[in-house]
Amino acid sequence: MAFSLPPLPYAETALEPHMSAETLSLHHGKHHKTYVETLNELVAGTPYEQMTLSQIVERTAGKKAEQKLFNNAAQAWNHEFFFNSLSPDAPRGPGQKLGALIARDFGSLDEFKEKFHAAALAQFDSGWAWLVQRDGKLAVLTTGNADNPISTGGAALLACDVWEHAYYLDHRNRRDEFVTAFLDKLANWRFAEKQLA
Ligand code: MN3
Repeated sequence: MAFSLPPLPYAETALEPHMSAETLSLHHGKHHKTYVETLNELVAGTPYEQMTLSQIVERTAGKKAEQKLFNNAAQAWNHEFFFNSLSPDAPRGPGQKLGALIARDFGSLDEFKEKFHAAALAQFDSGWAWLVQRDGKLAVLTTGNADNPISTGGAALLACDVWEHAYYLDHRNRRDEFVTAFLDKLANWRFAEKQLA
C-alpha cells in the first residue's frame, strides 16, 4: 500500500461536544479511509505511486482525465490537514507571529473570524474554508468539493471542512453553529503557526 490513513492526532472523544466521537469515527474511519483506499487502487502500478500526495494533487489538478485521481488524492490531503487543524487543547487564538499577521491583514482576530465565517457559510456546495498565506499575505479562501490551496496557489494554514458529513450529526443543518465552534473551540492555532513560511 503506497498511502496509509494517518491516525487521528487525538482521541475520538476529545473534541466533544463540538464534534462527537460518532462524527470523528465516521469522518476519519470511513470517509477519510475510503479516499486513501481508493487512491491506492488508482495509483497502483502507475508513476503516481512514487509521488507524495501534494505532488499528485499538483499534477492532476484541472485535468479532466485525472479527475477521479485528483479528487481522492486531494481529499486524502485535505482531511489530514483538517484533522490537524483541530485540537482539544491548543491555545484558542494565534501566537505572536501569526497574531501580528492577522492584525496586519484582517485588522483583528475578530475581523478574521467574521470573514472566515461568512466565507464558510457562502460556500454553497460541499467544500472547504481555508486560512492561507499567499505572496506573504494572509487570506481567507473557499474551495468546492476536493479543491484545495495546492491547486489554487498559496500555503494552507487552517482548514475547515464544510461538507455536511463534517457537522450534520452534531449540528444538523446549522453550518453556522459548526463554523463558530470551529473558530472558537476547535481551531488548532499551534498547527496554523507551524505552517507559516
Ligand atoms: Mn470531510
